[in-house]
Amino acid sequence: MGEQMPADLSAIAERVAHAGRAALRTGPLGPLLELTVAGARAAIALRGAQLVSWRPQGHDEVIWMSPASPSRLVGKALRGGTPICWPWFGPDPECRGRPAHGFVRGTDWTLEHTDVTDETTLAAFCYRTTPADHALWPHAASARAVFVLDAKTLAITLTTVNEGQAPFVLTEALHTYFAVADIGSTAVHGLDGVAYLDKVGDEARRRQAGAVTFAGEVDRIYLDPPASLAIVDAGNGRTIRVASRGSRSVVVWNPWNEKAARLGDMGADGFRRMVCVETANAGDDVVTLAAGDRHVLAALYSLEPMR
Ligand code: TA6
Repeated sequence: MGEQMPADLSAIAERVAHAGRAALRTGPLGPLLELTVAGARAAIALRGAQLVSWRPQGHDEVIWMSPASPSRLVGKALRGGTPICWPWFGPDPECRGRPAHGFVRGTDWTLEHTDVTDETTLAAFCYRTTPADHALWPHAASARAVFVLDAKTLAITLTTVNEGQAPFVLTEALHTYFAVADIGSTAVHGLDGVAYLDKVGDEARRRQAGAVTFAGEVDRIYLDPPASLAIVDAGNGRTIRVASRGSRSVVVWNPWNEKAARLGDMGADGFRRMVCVETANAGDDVVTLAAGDRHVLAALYSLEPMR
């Protein structure tokens, strides 16, 4: 157990604890919910319901977290893991100076419940917009993030419900930072021939030829990609499989050295140890939710031997 847990967290800890399978801990990243099953482990920060660690049974860490001091600034996401970009992806779509990637990745979500079966451990978090949020985004909505861990896989499901009386437009992403041995020997397979918006430079539309490799900043929104992609992490002798649902776009990002230095919280050479492959509704892939409608965005992560 980390630092002494404040009383309000102790109440949550008692409510969600499942002996040895789900437990609330405190530490440098703030309150974390640790899930385990059959030798696999995942950890999710209450702040932003942000996944910060995933170790499948018999494997090392698959999620990258910045070695730099974690940002505890309210409203700012920890660098790494899976920040939840919602209810918009990227810069403020209305150019009103609102935060990039929405406003829920740096604030505490409600830990609703955990559940266990013989093979899985589940945790559900919820964010419901408040009147205070309406200055940023004038809609009544909820986002529910459900994490399901089994021995070999981790599933993340993000369900948005329009709880208001008027339709709204949604873009979003599960902005996952995957740990790789070195970005120079990493490639993303499955996007050959897929069109993308190149966010580096003049925002041109291009078409992918072969696997995505990295020799500089890469920041691309791929449109109508296959549902399943493979990150070949040659330095670790592994392939990370990313399967998406409810998504017609995927973002591939590595900041490279200059942008990483500008971000200032990636740690020295941290950019060489990570790649983002983000299950998204981004770019042209915009979701319009009528009153009462819901939309599910989901990702399933697993490891395979090297291709
Ligand atoms: O998903 C890629 C991206 O949109 C990049 O353009 C970069 O801004 C990255 O997200 C990180 O954004 P953040 O706001 O977390 O620094």
